[in-house]
Amino acid sequence: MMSVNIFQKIIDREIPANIVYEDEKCLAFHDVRPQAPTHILIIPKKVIRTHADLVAEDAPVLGHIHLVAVKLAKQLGLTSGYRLVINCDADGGQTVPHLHMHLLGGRSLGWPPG
Ligand code: DGP
Repeated sequence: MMSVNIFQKIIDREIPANIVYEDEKCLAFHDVRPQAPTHILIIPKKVIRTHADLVAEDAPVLGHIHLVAVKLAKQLGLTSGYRLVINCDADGGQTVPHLHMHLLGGRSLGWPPG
């Protein structure tokens, strides 16, 4: 049997998460290993393994999670800016095989990333 990815288990409420937003298309929750004072993961409910697997029909949900990021950044007081990150596959540093967007803020973030 194929194992269910950890984010699907969060969607299904099989494991707990600190959820900050949910609608029919996506879920947002605090990252368990925060890299900034605010570190939220926004995930489509549809399982898309990784960014490289995106197809034309996924465009609306991708746009949607960006708009959710704008809403959450305002709600969470990220008035001086924030960063959105999607890690793809091994070289991108992706560890969970369910596409997710990181919303990071609350401090000045360095560039380039490691
Ligand atoms: P990435 O490296 O882009 O695949 O990011 C995966 C992130 O998911 C990483 O920052 C840690 C976070 N994470 C992994 N497992 C869990 C979990 O069970 N709950 C929560 N809230 N976050 C998790």
